[in-house]
Amino acid sequence: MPETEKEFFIGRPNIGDKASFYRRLDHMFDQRWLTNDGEYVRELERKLSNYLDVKHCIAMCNGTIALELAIRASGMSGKVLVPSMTFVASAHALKWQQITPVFTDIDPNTYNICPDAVSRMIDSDTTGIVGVHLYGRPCNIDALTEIAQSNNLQLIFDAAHAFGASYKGQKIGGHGNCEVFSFHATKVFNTFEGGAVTTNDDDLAAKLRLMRNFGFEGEDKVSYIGTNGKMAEVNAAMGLTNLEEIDHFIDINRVNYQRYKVELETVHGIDLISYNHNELNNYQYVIINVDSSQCGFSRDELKRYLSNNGVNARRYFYPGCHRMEPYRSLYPNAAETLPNTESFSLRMLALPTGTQINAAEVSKVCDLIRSFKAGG
Ligand code: T4K
Repeated sequence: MPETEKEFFIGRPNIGDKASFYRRLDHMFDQRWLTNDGEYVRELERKLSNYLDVKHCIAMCNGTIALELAIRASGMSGKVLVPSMTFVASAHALKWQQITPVFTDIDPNTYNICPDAVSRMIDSDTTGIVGVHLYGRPCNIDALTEIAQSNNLQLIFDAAHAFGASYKGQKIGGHGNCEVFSFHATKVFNTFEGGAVTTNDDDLAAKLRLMRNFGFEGEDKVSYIGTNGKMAEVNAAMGLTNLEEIDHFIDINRVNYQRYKVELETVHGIDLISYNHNELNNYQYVIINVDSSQCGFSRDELKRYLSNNGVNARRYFYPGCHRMEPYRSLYPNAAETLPNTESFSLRMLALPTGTQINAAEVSKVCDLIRSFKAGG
């Protein structure tokens, strides 16, 4: 890779107008208010509630802590069903709350948690379901809601990838007991680090606000076991700045996605996973499904070739949580119940997108894929 050529990475942050951000920081320093329910956090929560069309938004320091608090506040315990095809934080957040994650297979067509598998795996210790809107494609929310209601289970959604997406015309944010977002630097909308729980449930929102701030209800009154899940003002300032440009970020992703689609359509054995174009999507995850029997090379060979040519593609989420510790030791035979997860984890590859890369550059990435297919 010649030094002068640009490299393409997954996860390059989208960064809004820097001058606006610096103005906000100046104001923050003038106010000498840096954290603890500051004015930027409140403004961001208000604006996000509006944007996501949900009653409450509780901003947090990151998506993982937000998940833990959502899990705890929802009253989950014992065993909770969760897909293995997700970032390991979805499982760790349960385990960290002394809950046993029970890995559930994905639907081979959507790669999201399979409602039939969920139904099959419920037992008397199961208290909840954590659905993950993988790559921003909403889970089968109706089916999961029905299963949760008829089995008296709590239902929350890990919406880390689904900012700005919709399900049946309704923005992701108000489904289940609550939904959980990540605003990590690599997400379509970022606050450097950050996250939020969104819900239409007043009591749950009140509980989450207490839990986020050590359980403090007043200056000296603690009424709940809480932790420190607060978002700082600098993060909220970044969020407010980026929110002003979120439509632009998503537009760029959409154009990049369309370019990938057109360019890769004719490459036999490589399928770009599709989104429902009648719904809102953020197109932050451009995922190809590499069928080695048809293209003549494996996903990992392609990844290596791209990497040698300056394109940093990622295996989101290989090898599946069930093959990572401590879950690997806990469930040595999990692979038997996760055939779709096992198969997909060997085939998927995430390609670069976002504001760091334009459609012409997407074509260069596709040229590389085509040239590898043609023999390198
Ligand atoms: N649930 C789901 C389904 C999730 O995907 C995540 C996080 C969570 C929950 C937990 O939310 P948080 O607690 O993180 O808010 C990255 C992110 O760290 C993680 O937030 C994200 N999911 C996951 C999918 O991706 P890694 O281990 O891949 O990060 P890393 O450091 O390898 O960076 C990824 C790429 O981004 C690299 O190509 C470098 C590039 N990058 C990264 C940063 C931070 C940049 O170019 N600039 C940057 O500032 O986990």
